[in-house]
Amino acid sequence: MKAGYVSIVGKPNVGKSTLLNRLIGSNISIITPKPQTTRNRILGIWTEENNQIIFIDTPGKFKPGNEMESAMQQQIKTSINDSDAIMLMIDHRESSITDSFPSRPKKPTFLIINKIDLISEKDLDKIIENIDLQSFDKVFTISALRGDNADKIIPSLLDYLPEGEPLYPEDFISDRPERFFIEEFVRERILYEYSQEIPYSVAVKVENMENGRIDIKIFVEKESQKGIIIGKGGEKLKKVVSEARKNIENFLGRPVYMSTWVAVKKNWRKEKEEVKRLGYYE
Ligand SMILES: Nc1nc2c(ncn2[C@@H]2O[C@H](COP(=O)(O)OP(=O)(O)O)[C@@H](O)[C@H]2O)c(=O)[nH]1
Ligand SMILES: [Mg+2]
Repeated sequence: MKAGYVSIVGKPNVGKSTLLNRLIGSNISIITPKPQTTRNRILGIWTEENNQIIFIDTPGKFKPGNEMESAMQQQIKTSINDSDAIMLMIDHRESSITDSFPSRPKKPTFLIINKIDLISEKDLDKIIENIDLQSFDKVFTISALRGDNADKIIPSLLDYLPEGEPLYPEDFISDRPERFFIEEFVRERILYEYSQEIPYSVAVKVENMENGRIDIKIFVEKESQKGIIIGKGGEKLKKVVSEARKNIENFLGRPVYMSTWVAVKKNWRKEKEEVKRLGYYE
């Protein structure tokens, strides 16, 4: 019996959440083409024949510019500290691994080179030639999107994890409550629907949940952003909510009724207390 924590770390947009969802076989971590989609560490639990791996999806590594981004970077550190092994993920187009990970953690570390569906085998060989393979316990070249080689990761990880009893019941896929996923599914649609700073200025909170009714509050940083979120005649927000609702109902396996408010919380990303209140410091 093996049981342990494994962090997935790397720069924004390399495909960390896509890999987590594939390994778990469920869409628990939101994915968009935009960087900094993931704000929290998210556990994805894999259990089979009494072996358990608790994957930790993390925000991308970058230089923080406000309190919320500092909280995100703090979560990467905590995740690495809590882990028994690390998966460092890079996009094959990244020029240097040390940029995304200046000092290698003193724990079993796998290098995961992702998005191989986008290059030829010949070009991939060239990339591998330039990597110092000695500094990793294992190297995998995968496509998290298409699935190539992703199934080889778990059996190999088990070799590096400690003996132990499962830490969560076998039917658990995450440690987060339903409301967390509801908030994330709404934020996912916001990331798709709006551009520039808008989606980054947003925080989503479930205020109340009962009898299939979900009250959601969308916080923005400025008065002017409120109108943009709502859109002419409320059309834009309506679209966001109706698309998010499909994903939420699919995830929960039951119909829901959603009502949404947009409120201003001035410059919340700069205020540590607000960032905490909204759940981004753990
Ligand atoms: N072509 C290709 N795109 C991928 C792959 N993995 C992830 N992506 C895309 O890269 C973008 C960022 O993915 P995401 O999982 O959110 O990255 P994260 O920020 O590292 O969590 C999304 O548009 C994904 O669909 C892959 O293996 N191949
Ligand atoms: Mg992510």
